Amino acid sequence: MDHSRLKIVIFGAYNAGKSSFIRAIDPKSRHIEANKCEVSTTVGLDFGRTLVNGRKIYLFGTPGQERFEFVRDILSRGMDGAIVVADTTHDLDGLTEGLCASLSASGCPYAVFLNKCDHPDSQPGRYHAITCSVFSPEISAVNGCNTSEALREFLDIHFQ
Ligand SMILES: Nc1nc2c(ncn2[C@@H]2O[C@H](COP(=O)(O)OP(=O)(O)O)[C@@H](O)[C@H]2O)c(=O)[nH]1
Ligand SMILES: [Mg+2]
Repeated sequence: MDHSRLKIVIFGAYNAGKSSFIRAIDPKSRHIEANKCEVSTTVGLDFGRTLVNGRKIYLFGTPGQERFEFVRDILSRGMDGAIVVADTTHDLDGLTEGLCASLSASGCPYAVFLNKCDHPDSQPGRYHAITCSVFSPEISAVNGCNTSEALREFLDIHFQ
């Protein structure tokens, strides 16, 4: 497999910190809001790039709302790996649990990034059910704490 370029898709519930994570990795990342005129629906997508150990890494942020499953499906095509961003100030939600179950079943390399660890209400243990068997570093996407290191380690585990 060609590991010189990797497509990594970022999943997670609405508000988990997906856009913030991509921005922390790539300050020049693009956020795209696609509006549908008849209904007040907005699909938020993010795209960022970075270089890790000489490899081009392309990050695709997906919308977190349940109803945009078709958008997640389209963005997932051809992905090499996935990162599920989890908000440790909230309990495990059904969407995050379902995402992990389908990633696990698909065999796609994935990790759960435990976000908002700077926050006083952060309790990473809430996610134990989905983190016990996968790489699950604690990060803070807003202050950038451990974001690049966690991404690098995830890539080292699966794409050496
Ligand atoms: N305290 C804290 N807040 C965060 C962190 N990451 C994201 N947020 C906040 O959580 C909210 C949602 O973040 P965003 O990146 O838009 O989430 P998305 O919907 O998953 O793309 C924003 O108000 C962010 O400032 C973090 O690491 N720590
Ligand atoms: Mg977002």
